[in-house]
Amino acid sequence: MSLKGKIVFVTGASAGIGAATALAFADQGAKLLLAARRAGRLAEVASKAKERGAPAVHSIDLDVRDRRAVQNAIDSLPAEWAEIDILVNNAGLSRGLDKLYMGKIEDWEEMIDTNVKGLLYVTRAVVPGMVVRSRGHVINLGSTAGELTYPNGAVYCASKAAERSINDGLRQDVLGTPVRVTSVDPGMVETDFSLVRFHGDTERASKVYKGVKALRPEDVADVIVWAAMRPAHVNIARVLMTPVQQANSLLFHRDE
Ligand code: 8X3
Repeated sequence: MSLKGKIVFVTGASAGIGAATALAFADQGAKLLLAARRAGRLAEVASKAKERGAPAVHSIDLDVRDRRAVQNAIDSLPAEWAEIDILVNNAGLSRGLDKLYMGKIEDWEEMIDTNVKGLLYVTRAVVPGMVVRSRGHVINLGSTAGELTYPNGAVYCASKAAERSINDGLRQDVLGTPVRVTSVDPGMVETDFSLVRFHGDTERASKVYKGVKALRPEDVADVIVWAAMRPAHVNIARVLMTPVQQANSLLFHRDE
């Protein structure tokens, strides 16, 4: 399926997997609707996307945790941007790595509000139009963490287990329409993920990736674009992907 001229909406597009996904869709000639909280970084991604071949880019300053702002952003899209073909629900984060009984409640709320409620708000705002137009594809970002919980990560893992349930539920609820629903579930990817998790502690963040050739954001973007390019009658339900040095969210082989 060609992506040329398709409208692709990517949340959390200012960095990491979201930015790489925007650029990978740009390579295919898609039009990009990019949303993130950090307008400055988003503008840089938008200009790179244009250089890479996106015929048009429209950026939205958006925090997916804000339900009204999400609905308003979708309702007030210029007509030429309103018919979203592909939604990539990428915005998400982890905060903290603590025993559940000692966790910071603010961290929990930020993760649940973004990874679960934000994903729901965007989905609720965008998918009705896809159903009416009889056309669309929702690609959600899951994680190995949603498949196997690891110590000190219960709330992050729960948010990704919720993503998995929402992905599966949405696919059932759009059955009978041509709308497709996919979850791409990566393991370790080298992005700002750990830096955000550890509230900017670079030393602690770099230890996470020590001795492992982690996935690059581009590796995940490849799979997202691949799922979007399958023929219209093919639905990729879920792709679980890890570096070769990772078997699951608990088991790694680290070089000495
Ligand atoms: C990211 C994977 O294992 O760092 O979703 O939580 S992990």
